[in-house]
Amino acid sequence: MERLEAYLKKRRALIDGALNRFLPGPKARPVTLHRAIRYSLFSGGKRLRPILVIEACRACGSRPEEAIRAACAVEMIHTSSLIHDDLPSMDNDDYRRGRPSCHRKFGEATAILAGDALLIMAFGVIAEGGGDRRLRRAISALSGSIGSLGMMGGQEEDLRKGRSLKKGDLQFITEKKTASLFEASLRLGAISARAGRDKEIILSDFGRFLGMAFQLMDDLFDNDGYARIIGREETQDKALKFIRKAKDRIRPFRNKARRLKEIADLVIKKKP
Ligand code: GRG
Repeated sequence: MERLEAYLKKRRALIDGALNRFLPGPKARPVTLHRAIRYSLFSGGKRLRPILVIEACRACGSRPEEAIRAACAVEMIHTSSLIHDDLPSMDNDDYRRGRPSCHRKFGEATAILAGDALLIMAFGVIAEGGGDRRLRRAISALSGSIGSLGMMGGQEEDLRKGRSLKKGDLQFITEKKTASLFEASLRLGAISARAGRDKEIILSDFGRFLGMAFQLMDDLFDNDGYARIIGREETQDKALKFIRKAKDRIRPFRNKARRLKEIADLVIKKKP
């Protein structure tokens, strides 16, 4: 079997090629806005979420091409959230992936528009792929996961993190801000493959557990969130438990979920 790193590289190339095709060209008017969008989208992201969309689709027996629109939509939403997260009124970060953040490079107003444009473009990319019932299910899953009851709700509560946070608050923030887009990614993969509800539910659970572990590891890395409240050791233990739960959940898929299991292991290998 192809090594995981080589496989991920191949998938990233597939996703980057498709993103490039779905976006307006860099010379499309207004040029500054399109440059800002491309600057943020092509800046070395790991493409973890779109790879998960594709792998969920494959685990359900379908080809990557079936899931490519959903995969690109998820990455557009992820990028949109990062652009907005870096804004002065949110996390106020000057750098993202080692480069000036979108608002530092293009100004705050253009960064807001770039984030908004990517968010709305994501739904357009899915809608243009057609699919009737599948389309409705995909749009409903995505909008639910990122709206006020999902990622945006988590971000709103995270804005108050200067106040004393309780464990329950952290659980809410992590589930909404990070795990919900992971969950939606896996769900979209299943929907793209026309899988039945049982598979969709199993994969969604896997995505949620994986997303929790991912954020816990991120907290460990940044010495923030869980790491600050419950300590580093307990945070790492918690992440490990979520990965075990995630891998357990997809056992019925057997060998078809091989890559998903490898990706789950990779998430907790990130060095704190
Ligand atoms: C506009 C969609 C939208 C949302 C607005 C700002 C906001 C609400 C939400 C921010 C949510 C957020 C930043 C969650 C953090 C998730 C996280 C740990 C991101 C890092 O993911 P990686 O490591 O990033 O996969 P790369 O750089 O690899 O793409």
